[in-house]
Amino acid sequence: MIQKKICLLGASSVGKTSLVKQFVEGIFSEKYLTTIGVKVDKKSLVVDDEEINFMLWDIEGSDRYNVFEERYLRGAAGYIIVVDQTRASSLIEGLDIHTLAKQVTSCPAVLAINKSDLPSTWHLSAIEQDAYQKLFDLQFTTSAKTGEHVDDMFLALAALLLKDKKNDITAE
Ligand SMILES: Nc1nc2c(ncn2[C@@H]2O[C@H](COP(=O)(O)OP(=O)(O)OP(=O)(O)O)[C@@H](O)[C@H]2O)c(=O)[nH]1
Ligand SMILES: [Mg+2]
Repeated sequence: MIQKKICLLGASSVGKTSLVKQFVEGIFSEKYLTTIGVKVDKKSLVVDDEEINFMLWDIEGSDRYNVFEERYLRGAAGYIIVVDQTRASSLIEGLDIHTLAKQVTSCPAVLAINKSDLPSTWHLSAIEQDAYQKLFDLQFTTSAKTGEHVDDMFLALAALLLKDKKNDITAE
């Protein structure tokens, strides 16, 4: 079985823990309990008859005052930058983290624009959409509350990692 470490990164309260909870347990809570340090969860999924075991590293939010710790990315196969569509500053913080992460890893990166069940306070322009498509390997609009696109996002990332693995084999 293939094991892959996936990190969830972003500003605080964007919904990293809630996305993991929705994906792993299928539950959502309105209660906000901030993550201290890191919490690791596991979930295995099957893509194209192959089983892949995700180790989900739910990392504490990093806003400007508490710096993102790159060491959490060690050994990661992919990471998800979570931003909150009700808080524009979370996009700026997410992009800052993405820039720092890119300096220590070249693994695939996903942008999750979360809280899609709430009215959005900011939108990406067509130009920004284009730019982000180049910056990230995958992009999803998610809701940890309704579950919208949550499974889709993790499955797409799993498929991407398996595809990369197959490419590695054919390249050998
Ligand atoms: N409506 C709605 N609320 C959400 C969603 N995702 C998270 N929340 C709420 O937002 C708050 C913060 O969620 P968390 O999942 O704890 O956020 P986090 O990114 O893990 O926060 P830190 O651990 O502090 O970095 C909680 O009150 C959640 O219930 C969502 O998709 N929709
Ligand atoms: Mg959390």
